Amino acid sequence: MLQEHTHRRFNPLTGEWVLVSPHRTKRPWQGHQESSGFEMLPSHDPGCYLCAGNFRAGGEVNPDYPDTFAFTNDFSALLADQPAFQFESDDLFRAEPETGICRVVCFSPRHDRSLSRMRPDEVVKVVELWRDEFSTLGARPDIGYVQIFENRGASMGCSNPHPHGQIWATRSVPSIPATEGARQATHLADHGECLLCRYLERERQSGERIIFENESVTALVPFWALWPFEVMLLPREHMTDITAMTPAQRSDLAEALVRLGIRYDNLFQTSFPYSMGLHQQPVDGGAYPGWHWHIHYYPPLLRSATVRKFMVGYEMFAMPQRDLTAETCAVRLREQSETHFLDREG
Ligand code: H2U
Ligand code: ZN
Repeated sequence: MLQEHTHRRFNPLTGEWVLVSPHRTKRPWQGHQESSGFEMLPSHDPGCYLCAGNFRAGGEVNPDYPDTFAFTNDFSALLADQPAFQFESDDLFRAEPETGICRVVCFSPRHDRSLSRMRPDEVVKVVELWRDEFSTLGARPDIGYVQIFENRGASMGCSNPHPHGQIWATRSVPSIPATEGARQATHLADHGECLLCRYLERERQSGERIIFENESVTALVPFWALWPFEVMLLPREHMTDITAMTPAQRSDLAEALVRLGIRYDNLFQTSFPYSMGLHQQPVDGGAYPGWHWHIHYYPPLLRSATVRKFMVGYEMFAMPQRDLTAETCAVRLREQSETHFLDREG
């Protein structure tokens, strides 16, 4: 039924609905085409501000880092020190100061690597850096939430192909994690069980939307996915943030990040663009037993390396909509090889 008839699906993490219209996939497309292909890059680019030993825009020089490197963004959207001020808020005009810290995280000194082109033992260092940054930023009294993310590809607004992500840490908890947190807390109170533990158990029983899993992590297309090839990486054990992971779980996570990256690149034989982000419990001193940390991947590509989805029109004004079902996309990702197409012979 869900593969044939128009319906809407509910996202229990956000409380929002998505419209699914499976019969629409046959419509012709004569609109915008993205550029395709896999850009061959040098291993070191003298003009790149993230490569080891190079100058950044602000004049600082990057160290000769051997694996990963994090620094405070030279163009931070958030500042830890700004003059205190008060705005006379009322119910119609509300504003308040926001402070925080923005970090840039280089995944590798190699300009031509990406999570899909790195070895799992190299990506473990990225996971450890995320953990260390989360702990250090989270320990600060002026930080309440730490958002770790990666924008991959120019179509996602990424300014540089050098493998990197960002971290924005704020005093307040931003609206999306605040909503997910509140809904997970309500679920725990109502059911005496974690929302995502329950969800994962049901997904593993059905297997319909699972792409792959290892001992510690399951990769699946969520039932309520908005983006065509949206994926969630879920730790199989209940954990509120990545600091609770054991070394074995960290290397399983690194393995899963690489395996998913390869499948994504193979899907349309391209450097697959996406926005990926970790959702973890706030670090504002509260207790969040219902939080089950996880990673969301939101990729824009729809039917090929050149056709992307736009969240416009009805989706801007009413609700998100998709044509391909989550199940169809799970099959497509499941059937991809875990050998990167650039490494295949012939
Ligand atoms: P994106 O490619 O996702 O935009 O991330 C790159 C970030 O790197 C961006 O936020 C920062 C930009 O402000 N940056 C520096 O901090 N120093 C530089 O020398 C250039 C770019
Ligand atoms: Zn570089």
